[in-house]
Amino acid sequence: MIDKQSPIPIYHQLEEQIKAKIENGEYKPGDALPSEREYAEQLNISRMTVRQAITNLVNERYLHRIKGKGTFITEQKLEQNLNGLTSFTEDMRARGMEPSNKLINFEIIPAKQSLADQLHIAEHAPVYEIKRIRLAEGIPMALERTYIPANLIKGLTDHIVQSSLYQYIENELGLKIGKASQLFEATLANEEEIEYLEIADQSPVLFMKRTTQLENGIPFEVVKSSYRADRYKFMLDLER
Ligand code: 16G
Repeated sequence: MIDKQSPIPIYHQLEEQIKAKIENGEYKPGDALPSEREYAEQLNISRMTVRQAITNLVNERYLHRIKGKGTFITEQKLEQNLNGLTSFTEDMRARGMEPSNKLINFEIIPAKQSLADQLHIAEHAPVYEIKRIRLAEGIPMALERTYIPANLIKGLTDHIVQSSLYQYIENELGLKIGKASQLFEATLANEEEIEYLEIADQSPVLFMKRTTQLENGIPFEVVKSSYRADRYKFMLDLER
């Protein structure tokens, strides 16, 4: 398993092997990693080398140490690529995961001034207020509060928002979704997020606010989402 003649340092070879086992599911999140001694004996390498590999993987967040207990496999975060205007349903399906929603609230409310301004509608015009927990494989990933002008996106029902909103807008209403602007902010989960996302007190969440418009430039949603920071990371390609 370890090639001592290789120019690739031994600790690095071991790191790659452990990573591969995490990625192919042989090592599962929460499992204890074999001890330094076991690796050293099995691979006939020094414990120092094993320690180096493990420390690097701890720093890269593949593993974590628990005092007095050992080293464990860390739950891997979903990496979401931000290069493209996609929906939660599409993001999950693209990675082979089954999306679902738990609907907390669905009602029509009069828009307050600031929301009305963002949606380019009159103050007090009717908007859908939709609160959903977004789940992947049954695990809560995000809490989403969506505001949609009722006179623009017609016929929404609680049933529709329990599957995909974007699919309804594009496939049923035949409207084209254009572009969005999105804000990111790190915060601590509030009480509601702690409850619905099933996370501990003081957990960090990634708060995002997306304003999306149709191809004709008319805004159709303001969405405030809180994503579990222990489950999600984001990736963006930057060009210069
Ligand atoms: C994503 C979008 C949200 C959009 C939703 C539609 C972010 C931060 N938010 O969650 O703006 O409303 O997808 O999803 O990415 P759906 O089509 O699955 O209902």
